[in-house]
Amino acid sequence: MSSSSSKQPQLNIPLHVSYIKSLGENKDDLAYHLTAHLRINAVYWGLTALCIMGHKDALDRGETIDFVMSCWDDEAGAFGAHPDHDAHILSTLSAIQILVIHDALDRVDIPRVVKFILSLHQPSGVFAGDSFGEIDTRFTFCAVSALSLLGRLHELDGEPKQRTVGYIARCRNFDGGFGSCIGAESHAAQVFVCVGTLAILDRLDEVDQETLGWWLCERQLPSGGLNGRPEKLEDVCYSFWVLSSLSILNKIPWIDAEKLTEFILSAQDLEGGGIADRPGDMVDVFHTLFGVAGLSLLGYPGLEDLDPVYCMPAEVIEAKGLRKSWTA
Ligand code: GRG
Ligand code: ZN
Repeated sequence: MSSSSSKQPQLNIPLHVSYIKSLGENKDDLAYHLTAHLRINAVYWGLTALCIMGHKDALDRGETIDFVMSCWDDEAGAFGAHPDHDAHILSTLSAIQILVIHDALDRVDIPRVVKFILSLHQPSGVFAGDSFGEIDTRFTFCAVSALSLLGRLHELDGEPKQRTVGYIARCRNFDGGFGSCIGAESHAAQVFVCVGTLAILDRLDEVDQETLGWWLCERQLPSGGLNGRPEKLEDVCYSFWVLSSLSILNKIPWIDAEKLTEFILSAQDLEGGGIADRPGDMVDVFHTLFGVAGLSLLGYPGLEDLDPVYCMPAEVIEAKGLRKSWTA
């Protein structure tokens, strides 16, 4: 690190760990109830951030697994975001990620979940989020990542896989990026979900790697932070969406790591803990995960490695034999 970065605060791990621990404790807060639709996602974000900071045990394993199982929607055969919520692919992926991290997949009726996921596959090749039918490349990533974590990716072998890859290929834009559906503008988070899906399916040949690499590194602004598309503000969460994609393409050196590190560290709340979207804003667990995730991908000292494809601890993905060779 140069002398300029030595003026920056370090990552305050103990403070961020206590911030994440405190989130489940304030059940009387209005904010707690307003975010019920995101609850299981938030548990995944918090748990993954804790793992990367080396404090997996800060949230009780048994309570966490019980909470996940309380989100099971027995009618649909998958997980909702909160007890009594309808099943959705977003919450189903989060549930599976949490159970995989805690080595508790034996609690799940895997054939039923696989059936739910496959029922969302559309003739066009994209996946819907739930039985209401909204489609988005995000949901394709969730479906493919969940099948892979469940050891059931072979369910897509042959024509269903070609259809999935074909849809994503049709979302590729002139700038090398990808959008939420065919014809939608490139957005860094949608780039992650499309590149991540292609990585899991071993079809990165569908990515124009040089053009996309340029588009991704052009996301860095003078502050050091990254934005999600041209003319937009920098935001800590793009430290993950952009860097994970660059990592999958083996192009992390294409951005200025020192300036991005400084930007992420400057968005910490050094009183209450947590990381915000940008300096001075309110913190939340989503940006706390993606700030820590970005730092991990940059090799920040003292952090565990993150797998850029699954956004889970690298050692968990390695143990399942799912780590791609180019990430090693
Ligand atoms: C396992 C990490 C992981 C994810 C699962 C749900 C999902 C798959 C991915 C979400 C992808 C996505 C579209 C995220 C949205 C990110 C975001 C910051 C959107 C904000 O977009 P705008 O247009 O903000 O409101 P900008 O920054 O463009 O002004
Ligand atoms: Zn953000």
